[in-house]
Amino acid sequence: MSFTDWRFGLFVHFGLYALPARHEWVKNRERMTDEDYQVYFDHFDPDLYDPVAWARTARAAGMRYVVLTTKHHDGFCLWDSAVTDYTVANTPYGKDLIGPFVDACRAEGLGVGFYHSLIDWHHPEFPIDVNHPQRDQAGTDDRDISVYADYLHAQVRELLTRYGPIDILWFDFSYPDWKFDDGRPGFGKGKDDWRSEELLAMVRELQPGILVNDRADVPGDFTTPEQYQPAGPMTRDGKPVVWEACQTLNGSWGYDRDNLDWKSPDLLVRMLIDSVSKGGNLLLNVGPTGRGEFDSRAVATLDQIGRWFRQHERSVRGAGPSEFVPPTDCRYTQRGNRLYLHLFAWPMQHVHLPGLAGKVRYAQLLHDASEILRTVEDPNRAAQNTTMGGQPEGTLTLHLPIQRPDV
Ligand code: FHN
Repeated sequence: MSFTDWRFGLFVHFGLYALPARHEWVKNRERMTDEDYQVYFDHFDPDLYDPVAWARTARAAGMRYVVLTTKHHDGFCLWDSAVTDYTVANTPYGKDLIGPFVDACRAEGLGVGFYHSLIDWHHPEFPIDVNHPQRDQAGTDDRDISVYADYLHAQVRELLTRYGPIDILWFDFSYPDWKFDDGRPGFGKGKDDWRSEELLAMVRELQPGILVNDRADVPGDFTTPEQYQPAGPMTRDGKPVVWEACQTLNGSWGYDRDNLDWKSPDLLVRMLIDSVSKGGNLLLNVGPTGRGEFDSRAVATLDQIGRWFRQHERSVRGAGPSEFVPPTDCRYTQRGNRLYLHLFAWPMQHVHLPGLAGKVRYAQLLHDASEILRTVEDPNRAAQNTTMGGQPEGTLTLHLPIQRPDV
C-alpha cells in the first residue's frame, strides 16, 4: 500500500516539552534559557512509554503510518546520538525511544516516519534568530551555521542508518525571509543554511525509497499544509502534488494539558474525508504526556474515529477524488467503480447525483441515526444500507455502487 493509499496517519510530538505540558514551543514562549529548561531534562523519565500501545491505538483508529519527533526545536534527541550528550540516554529514562517505536510500528504493519527539526535552540552553533528563545540577542552572536549544518547532517545520517528502512522523513521548518515584527532582519534560515540539496542527496542515497516533505526549503515528495484544509487538489508549478494536511487535536502539537480546544471526532472525520476528496492525506497529531502515554481525551477521540473506519474504511483507504461534483455540504470520494457520498449536513429530502440515473430519496432517517433507510428511484441502484451505529454523529457516508458500463 502506498503513502496516498494510507490516507490517514498519526503525528506524535514527544519530548521534554511534555513535562511542562503547555505547548512544544514553551521554551520559546517563556524565553527560557538552557538552564531554565534543564529541569525537564533532569526529570525526563516516561515510565509509561509503550510504543506498542501507541501503534495499536493508531491502527485501531484507521491510521496506517506514524511520524514521531526524533528531535524538535528544543534540540533534545530521542535516541542516543553520538554527536551530542543532549539525548534521552543521559536522562533518568536512559533508553533509546526510537528503536522500540520503529519495532512497534513494523509489528502493527504501519509505515514509519521520522520528524526531524532543522531548528535547534540548544546547539551552541545554531545562530540566534527571530524564533529563538533568546531572540533579543539575534544578530549579535558569531555562531557558525556551517558547524550546525554538519551536526544536522550527521544526526540525519544516524537516524537513517540505525533503524532499517524508514518510509517518511518529515523536516521542519525553513523561514529564510522571516523578520521581526518591527521589520528588523530575523536571521531566518533556508536551504543554504541547512545545505538542503546536499542533505536530501544523502537521504536518498541512504534510503532510496523514503518520502521527504518539502520543509527543507527545497522541493520534496509531498507538501504539508498545516492546520488548514486546502480548497482543492494541490499543485506545484501547475502540476498536481502529493499533499498531507497536518492537524492537531486541540491546537497544540506537544502535550498541552489545560488546552480545552479539542476538535470533535466528527469534525476530524470530516477533515479526513475532505482531504481524501481532494487527493490528500491527513496526519493527525497526538502529544503524549510526560509519562509517555496518550491522555484519555486523545484515546477517546481516536476510538470514535476508529468506529467510523470500521464502517467506512473503504471510502477513504485507497480512495481519492471523484469525477463527479458533490452536492452542497457533501463530499465525494471514489475508489474504482464505487462512489462514496459523505453528507456533512442533512436531513436532505432529495439529492440529485449527477452521472447517476435517478435521485436518492431518503425514506427515513431514524432518530438514533443507527440506520438509514433509503430507496432510490432506480431499484437497481440500491445503495448498500449504511449503519451509523456508534460512529460519530453528524457524518453520513453512503456507499453508492456505480453501475455504468464504462466504469
Ligand atoms: O514549529 C513547529 C511546530 O512546533 C510543529 O512541530 C509543527 C508541526 O507541523 N511544525 C512547526 C510549525 O509549522
